[in-house]
Amino acid sequence: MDDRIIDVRGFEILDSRGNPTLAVRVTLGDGSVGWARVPSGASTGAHEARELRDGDRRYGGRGVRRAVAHVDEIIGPAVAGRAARDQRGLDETLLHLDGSEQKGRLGANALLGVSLAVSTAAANGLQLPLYRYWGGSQALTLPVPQLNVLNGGAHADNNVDLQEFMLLPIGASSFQEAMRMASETYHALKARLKAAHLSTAVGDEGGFAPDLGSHEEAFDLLVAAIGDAGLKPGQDVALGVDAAVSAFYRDGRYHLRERALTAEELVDWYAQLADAYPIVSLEDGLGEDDWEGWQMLNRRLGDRLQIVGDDIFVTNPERLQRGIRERTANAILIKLNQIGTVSETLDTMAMAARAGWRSVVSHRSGDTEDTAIADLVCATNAGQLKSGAPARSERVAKYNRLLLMEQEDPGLRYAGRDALAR
Ligand code: 2PG
Ligand code: MG
Repeated sequence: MDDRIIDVRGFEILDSRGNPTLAVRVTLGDGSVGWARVPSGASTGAHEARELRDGDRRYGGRGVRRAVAHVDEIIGPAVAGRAARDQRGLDETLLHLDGSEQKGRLGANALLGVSLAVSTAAANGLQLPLYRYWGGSQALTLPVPQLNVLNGGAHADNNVDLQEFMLLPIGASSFQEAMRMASETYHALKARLKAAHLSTAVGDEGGFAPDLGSHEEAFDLLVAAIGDAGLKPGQDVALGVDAAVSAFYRDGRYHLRERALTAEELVDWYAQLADAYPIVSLEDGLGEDDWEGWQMLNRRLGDRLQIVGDDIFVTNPERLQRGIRERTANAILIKLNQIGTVSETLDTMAMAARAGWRSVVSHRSGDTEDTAIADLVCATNAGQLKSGAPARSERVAKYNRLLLMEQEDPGLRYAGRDALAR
């Protein structure tokens, strides 16, 4: 039970897009070992913690050897001897060591790798699953998955602007049923695309990425696929969208492929979509610095939709605090690597819960076989996990972790509809 950190090592591995990323191994005095693998985004927010890349000739500049060296030579020696179970003290040491505003000096990838691997080592030392280590006896809730089955935006090369079209199996009675519904709908969607001679090639998160005539066509296809699977759109399986429009914002307008819209016009369009389709959740409907636009969006649609802030809040407690004060949204997307440590992530989630906001725990578009976010969502009872399509192993690894947790641990319950109730 000696939980003192005796060894910390960084390694360069690959993520799901074939880009380098960081793995960290932490060894404790009692021989316990913990691993973490760090994910990486494509549609990254300007206000996120900064991952450190080598910028040299290897891997088009995306190597992480400098981050590895920071883990081995700076962070490791500085945290050696610390108690792994003192996560907060550990994370404070990491912040202090880095010292920069956006964690770019040592690299948010280096900091998160160590922070997370210390958690997994401590959990292993206590012979607890990670969700029990973080959440104790109060970790009770299996999340509604948000499964991205149709990809666009920065995650695909098709003509669809909105980045993610997601299935939310809110009507399922268990996580296993939720995944069955999602997988059957995914395959029904594939069959429909095939029959219409549309591409069934997939985007970065495993969802199909066909060229389509309009966004409405995407929603029509999803609703039809849910029906093909023998399920009721809106009751069994509802829809979610990550519009991810930060990238389209220029000079006061959102430049979609065919149209240049003001925030107000874009919100009008979302309202029409919400009238026509069983959409329950809208993420990044407006840009990362359009605070006023977000206020209007939340005022207009916040009582009927979950309005989720990703790029605007970047899992950052200060930005979330402003959001709560200004009623910018009613939910926040949670990504560990946007903020860089486990403790700050938990603080942000606790702040959201105190304000009556929902947290949606999320993968990144470049991800790995790491499953810590499945444990995080369960430990915090957040109730929603976004991890891509029910296909491609780096996505399915998280869902599989939850499928096994449900079958092994009778203390866990599927969140279902309640996950979105306010
Ligand atoms: C998002 C994420 C994950 P990325 O925008 O929510 O789906 O994408 O990791 O590219 O930022
Ligand atoms: Mg997003």
